[in-house]
Amino acid sequence: MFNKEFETMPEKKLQSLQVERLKWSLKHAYDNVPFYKSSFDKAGFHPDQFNSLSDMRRVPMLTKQEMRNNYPFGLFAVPLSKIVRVHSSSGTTGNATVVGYTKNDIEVFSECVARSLASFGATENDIIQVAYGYGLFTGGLGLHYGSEKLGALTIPISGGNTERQLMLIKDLGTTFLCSTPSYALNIADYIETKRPDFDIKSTKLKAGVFGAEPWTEGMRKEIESKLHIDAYDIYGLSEVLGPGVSSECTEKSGLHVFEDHFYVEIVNPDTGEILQEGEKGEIVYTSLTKEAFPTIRYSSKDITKLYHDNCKCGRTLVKMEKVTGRSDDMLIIRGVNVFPSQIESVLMGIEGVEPHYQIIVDRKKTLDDIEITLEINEKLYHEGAATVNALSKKISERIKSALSVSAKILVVAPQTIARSEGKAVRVIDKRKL
Ligand code: DLL
Repeated sequence: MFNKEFETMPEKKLQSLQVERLKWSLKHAYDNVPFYKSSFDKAGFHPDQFNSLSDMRRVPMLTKQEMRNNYPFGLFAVPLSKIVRVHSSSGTTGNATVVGYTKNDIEVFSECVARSLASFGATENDIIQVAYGYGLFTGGLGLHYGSEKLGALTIPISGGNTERQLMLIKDLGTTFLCSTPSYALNIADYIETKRPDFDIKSTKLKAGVFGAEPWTEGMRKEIESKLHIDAYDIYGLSEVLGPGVSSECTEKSGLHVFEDHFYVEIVNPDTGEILQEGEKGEIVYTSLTKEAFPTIRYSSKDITKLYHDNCKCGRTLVKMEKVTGRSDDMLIIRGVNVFPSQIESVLMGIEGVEPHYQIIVDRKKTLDDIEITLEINEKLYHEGAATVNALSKKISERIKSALSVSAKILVVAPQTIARSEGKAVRVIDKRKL
Protein backbone atom coordinates (compact mmCIF):
# COMPACT_ATOMS: atom_id res chain seq x y z
CA MET A 1 0.00 0.00 0.00
CA PHE A 2 1.23 3.45 -0.81
CA ASN A 3 -0.24 5.08 2.30
CA LYS A 4 -1.21 2.41 4.79
CA GLU A 5 -2.25 4.82 7.51
CA PHE A 6 -5.03 6.38 5.45
CA GLU A 7 -5.93 3.34 3.38
CA THR A 8 -6.56 1.13 6.42
CA MET A 9 -7.92 3.69 8.87
CA PRO A 10 -10.64 2.31 11.17
CA GLU A 11 -14.10 3.54 10.16
CA LYS A 12 -14.74 5.73 13.24
CA LYS A 13 -11.38 7.44 12.98
CA LEU A 14 -11.90 8.03 9.28
CA GLN A 15 -15.29 9.60 9.95
CA SER A 16 -13.83 12.04 12.49
CA LEU A 17 -11.12 12.93 10.02
CA GLN A 18 -13.80 13.56 7.38
CA VAL A 19 -15.77 15.80 9.74
CA GLU A 20 -12.66 17.85 10.54
CA ARG A 21 -11.71 18.16 6.90
CA LEU A 22 -15.28 18.95 5.82
CA LYS A 23 -15.42 21.80 8.32
CA TRP A 24 -12.37 23.26 6.65
CA SER A 25 -13.50 22.57 3.08
CA LEU A 26 -17.04 23.97 3.49
CA LYS A 27 -15.69 27.12 5.14
CA HIS A 28 -12.97 27.48 2.53
CA ALA A 29 -15.58 27.32 -0.26
CA TYR A 30 -17.98 29.67 1.54
CA ASP A 31 -15.36 32.29 2.37
CA ASN A 32 -13.60 32.31 -0.99
CA VAL A 33 -16.12 31.49 -3.71
CA PRO A 34 -19.04 33.92 -4.10
CA PHE A 35 -21.12 31.23 -5.83
CA TYR A 36 -20.92 28.90 -2.80
CA LYS A 37 -21.62 31.76 -0.39
CA SER A 38 -24.77 32.70 -2.21
CA SER A 39 -25.99 29.13 -2.70
CA PHE A 40 -25.32 28.21 0.98
CA ASP A 41 -27.04 31.44 2.09
CA LYS A 42 -30.05 30.69 -0.10
CA ALA A 43 -30.33 27.23 1.45
CA GLY A 44 -30.05 28.75 4.95
CA PHE A 45 -26.87 26.85 5.70
CA HIS A 46 -23.70 28.25 7.28
CA PRO A 47 -20.48 26.19 7.53
CA ASP A 48 -20.32 26.94 11.29
CA GLN A 49 -23.44 24.80 11.65
CA PHE A 50 -21.63 21.74 10.33
CA ASN A 51 -20.81 19.31 13.15
CA SER A 52 -21.39 15.79 11.88
CA LEU A 53 -21.68 13.88 8.61
CA SER A 54 -25.47 13.86 8.92
CA ASP A 55 -25.37 17.67 8.46
CA MET A 56 -24.23 17.13 4.88
CA ARG A 57 -27.84 16.79 3.74
CA ARG A 58 -28.29 20.52 4.49
CA VAL A 59 -25.55 21.54 2.07
CA PRO A 60 -26.86 22.42 -1.40
CA MET A 61 -25.84 20.26 -4.34
CA LEU A 62 -23.80 21.53 -7.25
CA THR A 63 -24.76 20.68 -10.82
CA LYS A 64 -22.68 20.50 -13.97
CA GLN A 65 -24.70 23.40 -15.35
CA GLU A 66 -23.75 25.58 -12.35
CA MET A 67 -20.11 24.71 -12.99
CA ARG A 68 -20.51 25.73 -16.61
CA ASN A 69 -22.17 28.99 -15.63
CA ASN A 70 -19.02 29.84 -13.69
CA TYR A 71 -16.67 29.25 -16.63
CA PRO A 72 -13.72 29.73 -16.55
CA PHE A 73 -12.50 30.68 -13.06
CA GLY A 74 -15.68 31.48 -11.13
CA LEU A 75 -15.37 28.51 -8.74
CA PHE A 76 -11.68 28.96 -7.94
CA ALA A 77 -11.08 29.54 -4.24
CA VAL A 78 -7.53 30.89 -4.45
CA PRO A 79 -5.96 33.70 -6.50
CA LEU A 80 -4.67 32.67 -9.94
CA SER A 81 -1.12 33.30 -8.68
CA LYS A 82 -1.53 30.17 -6.51
CA ILE A 83 -2.77 28.00 -9.40
CA VAL A 84 -0.02 25.98 -11.03
CA ARG A 85 -2.05 23.93 -13.50
CA VAL A 86 -5.43 23.74 -15.17
CA HIS A 87 -7.19 20.85 -16.85
CA SER A 88 -10.48 20.84 -18.64
CA SER A 89 -13.27 18.40 -19.28
CA SER A 90 -13.88 17.72 -22.93
CA GLY A 91 -17.01 19.83 -23.26
CA THR A 92 -18.66 17.37 -25.65
CA THR A 93 -22.00 17.84 -23.90
CA GLY A 94 -21.77 21.63 -23.46
CA ASN A 95 -19.29 24.30 -22.40
CA ALA A 96 -16.02 22.91 -21.13
CA THR A 97 -15.27 23.15 -17.40
CA VAL A 98 -11.86 24.45 -16.40
CA VAL A 99 -10.48 22.98 -13.18
CA GLY A 100 -7.44 24.31 -11.32
CA TYR A 101 -4.81 22.92 -8.93
CA THR A 102 -2.47 24.50 -6.43
CA LYS A 103 0.96 22.95 -5.76
CA ASN A 104 -0.57 21.08 -2.87
CA ASP A 105 -3.52 19.89 -4.97
CA ILE A 106 -1.05 18.43 -7.47
CA GLU A 107 0.63 16.60 -4.54
CA VAL A 108 -2.72 15.11 -3.48
CA PHE A 109 -3.61 14.23 -7.09
CA SER A 110 -0.26 12.48 -7.55
CA GLU A 111 -0.61 10.63 -4.26
CA CYS A 112 -4.11 9.34 -5.14
CA VAL A 113 -2.84 8.05 -8.48
CA ALA A 114 0.25 6.53 -6.82
CA ARG A 115 -2.05 4.76 -4.34
CA SER A 116 -4.13 3.44 -7.26
CA LEU A 117 -1.07 2.12 -9.08
CA ALA A 118 0.20 0.51 -5.87
CA SER A 119 -3.21 -1.10 -5.36
CA PHE A 120 -2.74 -2.86 -8.72
CA GLY A 121 0.58 -4.19 -7.46
CA ALA A 122 2.87 -1.63 -9.09
CA THR A 123 6.09 -0.61 -7.34
CA GLU A 124 9.13 1.53 -8.08
CA ASN A 125 10.49 -1.45 -9.98
CA ASP A 126 7.81 -1.20 -12.62
CA ILE A 127 7.93 0.41 -16.02
CA ILE A 128 4.72 2.28 -16.63
CA GLN A 129 3.68 3.32 -20.12
CA VAL A 130 1.18 6.16 -20.04
CA ALA A 131 -0.94 5.93 -23.18
CA TYR A 132 -3.69 8.24 -21.98
CA GLY A 133 -3.80 11.54 -23.85
CA TYR A 134 -1.52 14.26 -22.44
CA GLY A 135 -2.97 17.74 -22.43
CA LEU A 136 -6.08 19.31 -20.98
CA PHE A 137 -7.49 15.80 -20.35
CA THR A 138 -6.50 14.69 -16.85
CA GLY A 139 -5.59 11.12 -17.87
CA GLY A 140 -2.06 11.57 -19.25
CA LEU A 141 -0.54 14.00 -16.76
CA GLY A 142 -2.52 12.45 -13.90
CA LEU A 143 -1.08 8.98 -14.44
CA HIS A 144 2.30 10.48 -15.23
CA TYR A 145 2.67 12.32 -11.93
CA GLY A 146 1.24 9.38 -10.00
CA SER A 147 3.68 6.98 -11.59
CA GLU A 148 6.61 9.28 -10.82
CA LYS A 149 5.38 9.71 -7.25
CA LEU A 150 5.42 5.94 -6.90
CA GLY A 151 8.98 6.02 -8.16
CA ALA A 152 8.30 3.91 -11.22
CA LEU A 153 10.00 4.43 -14.55
CA THR A 154 7.43 6.45 -16.48
CA ILE A 155 7.07 6.44 -20.27
CA PRO A 156 5.10 9.52 -21.41
CA ILE A 157 4.03 8.31 -24.84
CA SER A 158 0.40 9.63 -24.76
CA GLY A 159 -2.33 8.01 -26.86
CA GLY A 160 -2.10 6.81 -30.47
CA ASN A 161 0.77 5.66 -32.68
CA THR A 162 0.13 2.01 -31.93
CA GLU A 163 3.21 0.73 -33.73
CA ARG A 164 5.36 2.88 -31.44
CA GLN A 165 3.42 1.70 -28.37
CA LEU A 166 4.35 -1.87 -29.27
CA MET A 167 7.98 -0.97 -29.90
CA LEU A 168 8.24 0.63 -26.44
CA ILE A 169 6.46 -2.26 -24.73
CA LYS A 170 9.02 -4.60 -26.22
CA ASP A 171 12.21 -2.53 -26.16
CA LEU A 172 11.79 -0.77 -22.79
CA GLY A 173 10.22 -3.72 -21.01
CA THR A 174 6.93 -2.02 -20.08
CA THR A 175 5.14 -3.84 -17.26
CA PHE A 176 2.03 -1.62 -16.87
CA LEU A 177 0.02 -0.07 -19.69
CA CYS A 178 -2.26 2.86 -18.83
CA SER A 179 -4.94 3.70 -21.39
CA THR A 180 -8.66 3.73 -21.99
CA PRO A 181 -10.02 0.17 -22.21
CA SER A 182 -11.10 0.88 -25.77
CA TYR A 183 -7.56 1.88 -26.76
CA ALA A 184 -6.23 -1.30 -25.13
CA LEU A 185 -8.60 -3.27 -27.37
CA ASN A 186 -7.47 -1.22 -30.32
CA ILE A 187 -3.87 -2.24 -29.54
CA ALA A 188 -4.93 -5.92 -29.27
CA ASP A 189 -6.74 -5.62 -32.57
CA TYR A 190 -3.73 -4.01 -34.22
CA ILE A 191 -1.53 -6.91 -33.11
CA GLU A 192 -4.03 -9.46 -34.45
CA THR A 193 -4.49 -7.83 -37.83
CA LYS A 194 -1.29 -5.94 -38.60
CA ARG A 195 1.43 -7.45 -36.43
CA PRO A 196 0.69 -11.18 -35.99
CA ASP A 197 4.48 -11.59 -35.63
CA PHE A 198 4.39 -9.49 -32.41
CA ASP A 199 4.38 -11.94 -29.50
CA ILE A 200 2.78 -10.02 -26.64
CA LYS A 201 3.20 -13.05 -24.36
CA SER A 202 6.95 -12.81 -24.58
CA THR A 203 6.97 -9.16 -23.43
CA LYS A 204 7.06 -8.13 -19.76
CA LEU A 205 3.61 -6.53 -19.88
CA LYS A 206 1.64 -7.81 -16.90
CA ALA A 207 -1.15 -5.36 -16.13
CA GLY A 208 -3.29 -2.57 -17.48
CA VAL A 209 -4.66 0.54 -15.76
CA PHE A 210 -7.92 1.22 -17.53
CA GLY A 211 -10.54 3.89 -17.00
CA ALA A 212 -12.01 7.17 -18.22
CA GLU A 213 -14.97 5.34 -19.77
CA PRO A 214 -17.34 2.58 -18.70
CA TRP A 215 -16.28 -1.00 -19.43
CA THR A 216 -18.02 -4.21 -18.48
CA GLU A 217 -16.70 -7.43 -16.94
CA GLY A 218 -17.08 -8.96 -20.43
CA MET A 219 -14.74 -6.31 -21.77
CA ARG A 220 -12.28 -7.06 -18.97
CA LYS A 221 -12.16 -10.72 -20.02
CA GLU A 222 -11.61 -9.75 -23.67
CA ILE A 223 -8.72 -7.44 -22.81
CA GLU A 224 -7.14 -9.87 -20.36
CA SER A 225 -7.22 -12.76 -22.78
CA LYS A 226 -6.10 -10.77 -25.81
CA LEU A 227 -3.22 -8.94 -24.11
CA HIS A 228 -2.37 -11.63 -21.53
CA ILE A 229 -2.51 -9.18 -18.64
CA ASP A 230 -4.53 -8.35 -15.53
CA ALA A 231 -6.88 -5.47 -16.33
CA TYR A 232 -7.63 -3.08 -13.45
CA ASP A 233 -10.16 -0.30 -13.19
CA ILE A 234 -9.21 3.25 -12.25
CA TYR A 235 -11.92 5.88 -11.95
CA GLY A 236 -12.13 9.62 -11.62
CA LEU A 237 -13.48 12.85 -13.04
CA SER A 238 -11.87 16.20 -13.74
CA GLU A 239 -14.37 18.15 -11.67
CA VAL A 240 -13.32 16.22 -8.56
CA LEU A 241 -9.63 15.47 -9.29
CA GLY A 242 -8.96 13.45 -12.45
CA PRO A 243 -8.02 9.75 -12.30
CA GLY A 244 -7.48 8.40 -8.79
CA VAL A 245 -10.75 9.23 -7.04
CA SER A 246 -11.11 5.48 -6.63
CA SER A 247 -9.41 2.36 -7.87
CA GLU A 248 -9.69 -1.39 -7.73
CA CYS A 249 -7.24 -3.50 -5.79
CA THR A 250 -5.97 -6.87 -6.96
CA GLU A 251 -9.25 -8.44 -5.76
CA LYS A 252 -11.01 -6.81 -8.77
CA SER A 253 -14.25 -6.57 -6.82
CA GLY A 254 -15.13 -2.88 -6.61
CA LEU A 255 -13.13 0.33 -6.38
CA HIS A 256 -11.91 1.74 -3.07
CA VAL A 257 -12.71 5.45 -2.77
CA PHE A 258 -9.94 7.58 -1.27
CA GLU A 259 -12.28 8.80 1.44
CA ASP A 260 -9.69 10.82 3.28
CA HIS A 261 -9.83 13.21 0.30
CA PHE A 262 -13.40 12.74 -0.98
CA TYR A 263 -16.66 12.40 0.88
CA VAL A 264 -19.16 10.34 -1.14
CA GLU A 265 -22.91 9.97 -1.03
CA ILE A 266 -25.39 8.13 -3.24
CA VAL A 267 -28.60 9.95 -4.12
CA ASN A 268 -31.70 9.22 -6.11
CA PRO A 269 -30.97 10.98 -9.44
CA ASP A 270 -34.56 12.19 -9.76
CA THR A 271 -35.29 13.43 -6.24
CA GLY A 272 -31.86 14.04 -4.72
CA GLU A 273 -32.86 11.92 -1.70
CA ILE A 274 -29.84 10.32 0.02
CA LEU A 275 -29.81 6.53 -0.37
CA GLN A 276 -28.53 3.88 2.02
CA GLU A 277 -25.29 1.96 1.69
CA GLY A 278 -25.83 -0.77 -0.93
CA GLU A 279 -28.51 1.14 -2.84
CA LYS A 280 -27.78 2.16 -6.40
CA GLY A 281 -28.01 5.78 -7.52
CA GLU A 282 -25.97 8.80 -8.54
CA ILE A 283 -22.68 9.40 -6.76
CA VAL A 284 -22.17 12.86 -5.25
CA TYR A 285 -18.72 14.17 -4.31
CA THR A 286 -17.40 16.64 -1.79
CA SER A 287 -13.69 17.37 -1.77
CA LEU A 288 -12.08 17.44 1.68
CA THR A 289 -8.65 18.84 0.93
CA LYS A 290 -8.75 20.61 -2.43
CA GLU A 291 -7.56 24.20 -2.28
CA ALA A 292 -7.97 25.62 -5.78
CA PHE A 293 -11.24 24.10 -6.86
CA PRO A 294 -13.31 22.82 -3.94
CA THR A 295 -16.17 20.64 -5.18
CA ILE A 296 -19.04 20.67 -2.75
CA ARG A 297 -21.80 18.07 -3.22
CA TYR A 298 -21.20 17.75 -6.93
CA SER A 299 -23.75 15.51 -8.66
CA SER A 300 -21.63 13.52 -11.04
CA LYS A 301 -24.39 11.65 -12.92
CA ASP A 302 -22.34 8.46 -12.56
CA ILE A 303 -24.45 5.55 -11.38
CA THR A 304 -23.05 3.17 -8.78
CA LYS A 305 -23.48 1.93 -5.23
CA LEU A 306 -21.27 2.01 -2.13
CA TYR A 307 -20.51 -0.91 0.18
CA HIS A 308 -18.06 -2.25 2.75
CA ASP A 309 -17.02 -5.88 2.33
CA ASN A 310 -13.96 -6.42 4.56
CA CYS A 311 -11.79 -6.50 1.47
CA LYS A 312 -9.02 -9.10 1.56
CA CYS A 313 -6.52 -6.42 0.53
CA GLY A 314 -6.85 -4.88 4.02
CA ARG A 315 -8.14 -1.48 2.88
CA THR A 316 -11.00 -0.21 5.02
CA LEU A 317 -12.04 2.41 2.48
CA VAL A 318 -15.59 2.13 1.16
CA LYS A 319 -15.96 0.49 -2.22
CA MET A 320 -17.93 1.72 -5.17
CA GLU A 321 -19.27 -0.67 -7.74
CA LYS A 322 -17.70 -0.43 -11.19
CA VAL A 323 -19.40 2.50 -12.90
CA THR A 324 -21.29 1.09 -15.86
CA GLY A 325 -23.17 4.18 -16.89
CA ARG A 326 -24.28 7.72 -16.26
CA SER A 327 -27.83 8.82 -15.65
CA ASP A 328 -27.57 11.03 -18.73
CA ASP A 329 -26.31 8.06 -20.83
CA MET A 330 -29.46 6.12 -20.25
CA LEU A 331 -31.37 5.55 -23.47
CA ILE A 332 -35.11 5.45 -23.36
CA ILE A 333 -36.20 3.22 -26.20
CA ARG A 334 -39.95 3.08 -26.66
CA GLY A 335 -40.31 3.70 -22.95
CA VAL A 336 -37.78 1.08 -21.86
CA ASN A 337 -34.68 2.29 -20.00
CA VAL A 338 -31.49 0.86 -21.42
CA PHE A 339 -27.89 1.55 -20.44
CA PRO A 340 -25.30 1.03 -23.20
CA SER A 341 -23.33 -1.13 -20.75
CA GLN A 342 -26.25 -3.58 -20.57
CA ILE A 343 -26.01 -4.00 -24.32
CA GLU A 344 -22.23 -4.47 -24.03
CA SER A 345 -22.72 -7.18 -21.40
CA VAL A 346 -25.05 -9.12 -23.69
CA LEU A 347 -22.71 -8.75 -26.67
CA MET A 348 -19.63 -9.84 -24.74
CA GLY A 349 -21.45 -12.95 -23.57
CA ILE A 350 -21.87 -14.23 -27.13
CA GLU A 351 -19.09 -16.29 -28.64
CA GLY A 352 -17.68 -14.81 -31.83
CA VAL A 353 -18.80 -11.20 -31.19
CA GLU A 354 -15.86 -8.83 -31.16
CA PRO A 355 -15.62 -5.93 -28.66
CA HIS A 356 -16.13 -3.37 -31.42
CA TYR A 357 -19.66 -2.07 -31.68
CA GLN A 358 -21.74 1.06 -31.97
CA ILE A 359 -25.30 1.71 -30.88
CA ILE A 360 -27.33 3.96 -33.14
CA VAL A 361 -30.63 5.28 -31.89
CA ASP A 362 -33.04 7.06 -34.18
CA ARG A 363 -36.66 8.05 -34.27
CA LYS A 364 -38.52 7.04 -37.42
CA LYS A 365 -41.82 8.94 -37.48
CA THR A 366 -42.81 8.55 -33.84
CA LEU A 367 -41.09 5.33 -32.82
CA ASP A 368 -37.56 4.90 -31.49
CA ASP A 369 -35.35 2.46 -33.35
CA ILE A 370 -32.15 0.97 -32.13
CA GLU A 371 -29.53 -0.50 -34.38
CA ILE A 372 -26.35 -2.17 -33.21
CA THR A 373 -23.52 -2.21 -35.68
CA LEU A 374 -20.94 -4.77 -34.68
CA GLU A 375 -18.04 -6.87 -35.80
CA ILE A 376 -17.71 -10.62 -35.39
CA ASN A 377 -14.54 -12.61 -35.64
CA GLU A 378 -12.92 -12.99 -39.07
CA LYS A 379 -13.46 -16.72 -39.29
CA LEU A 380 -17.21 -16.56 -38.69
CA TYR A 381 -17.56 -13.54 -40.95
CA HIS A 382 -15.96 -15.35 -43.84
CA GLU A 383 -18.18 -18.41 -43.38
CA GLY A 384 -20.79 -16.39 -45.24
CA ALA A 385 -24.34 -15.12 -45.05
CA ALA A 386 -25.95 -18.14 -43.36
CA THR A 387 -23.58 -17.97 -40.36
CA VAL A 388 -23.80 -14.18 -40.12
CA ASN A 389 -27.60 -14.24 -40.25
CA ALA A 390 -27.88 -16.97 -37.62
CA LEU A 391 -25.54 -15.06 -35.30
CA SER A 392 -27.44 -11.79 -35.84
CA LYS A 393 -30.68 -13.55 -34.96
CA LYS A 394 -29.14 -14.98 -31.80
CA ILE A 395 -27.83 -11.55 -30.72
CA SER A 396 -31.18 -9.91 -31.35
CA GLU A 397 -32.99 -12.59 -29.32
CA ARG A 398 -30.59 -12.30 -26.40
CA ILE A 399 -31.00 -8.52 -26.34
CA LYS A 400 -34.76 -8.84 -26.48
CA SER A 401 -34.86 -11.31 -23.61
CA ALA A 402 -32.32 -9.45 -21.43
CA LEU A 403 -33.48 -5.87 -22.03
CA SER A 404 -36.98 -6.11 -23.53
CA VAL A 405 -36.06 -4.02 -26.55
CA SER A 406 -35.93 -5.06 -30.19
CA ALA A 407 -32.67 -4.11 -31.77
CA LYS A 408 -31.70 -4.38 -35.41
CA ILE A 409 -28.32 -6.05 -35.69
CA LEU A 410 -25.99 -5.07 -38.48
CA VAL A 411 -22.87 -7.21 -38.78
CA VAL A 412 -20.18 -5.30 -40.64
CA ALA A 413 -16.88 -6.47 -42.11
CA PRO A 414 -13.95 -6.77 -39.69
CA GLN A 415 -12.12 -3.44 -39.16
CA THR A 416 -15.11 -1.33 -40.27
CA ILE A 417 -15.97 0.34 -36.97
CA ALA A 418 -13.71 3.26 -36.10
CA ARG A 419 -11.14 2.39 -33.42
CA SER A 420 -10.47 4.80 -30.59
CA GLU A 421 -7.27 6.19 -29.11
CA GLY A 422 -9.06 7.83 -26.19
CA LYS A 423 -12.65 7.58 -25.03
CA ALA A 424 -14.70 5.48 -27.46
CA VAL A 425 -17.92 6.78 -28.97
CA ARG A 426 -20.27 3.85 -28.43
CA VAL A 427 -23.61 5.56 -28.84
CA ILE A 428 -24.89 7.80 -31.59
CA ASP A 429 -28.28 9.15 -30.62
CA LYS A 430 -29.64 10.71 -33.79
CA ARG A 431 -32.72 11.88 -31.88
CA LYS A 432 -30.49 14.48 -30.24
CA LEU A 433 -28.75 15.67 -33.41
O1 DLL B 1 -11.94 10.48 -17.48
C1 DLL B 1 -10.49 10.93 -15.59
C2 DLL B 1 -9.80 9.64 -15.80
C3 DLL B 1 -8.67 9.58 -16.60
C4 DLL B 1 -10.23 8.50 -15.14
C5 DLL B 1 -8.01 8.38 -16.78
C6 DLL B 1 -9.56 7.30 -15.29
C7 DLL B 1 -8.45 7.25 -16.11
P1 DLL B 1 -13.21 13.16 -17.33
O2 DLL B 1 -12.69 13.29 -18.71
O3 DLL B 1 -13.62 14.38 -16.60
O4 DLL B 1 -12.15 12.48 -16.40
O5 DLL B 1 -14.44 12.15 -17.39
C8 DLL B 1 -15.07 11.74 -16.22
O6 DLL B 1 -15.65 9.62 -17.21
O7 DLL B 1 -17.73 11.05 -14.69
C9 DLL B 1 -17.32 8.87 -15.74
O8 DLL B 1 -18.57 9.04 -16.37
C10 DLL B 1 -16.28 8.42 -16.75
N1 DLL B 1 -15.28 7.54 -16.13
C11 DLL B 1 -14.06 7.84 -15.69
N2 DLL B 1 -13.43 6.74 -15.22
C12 DLL B 1 -14.31 5.71 -15.37
C13 DLL B 1 -14.27 4.32 -15.06
C14 DLL B 1 -11.59 11.24 -16.60
N3 DLL B 1 -13.20 3.73 -14.55
C15 DLL B 1 -16.17 10.75 -16.52
N4 DLL B 1 -15.38 3.61 -15.32
C16 DLL B 1 -16.76 10.18 -15.24
C17 DLL B 1 -16.50 4.16 -15.85
C18 DLL B 1 -15.50 6.24 -15.94
N5 DLL B 1 -16.57 5.46 -16.18
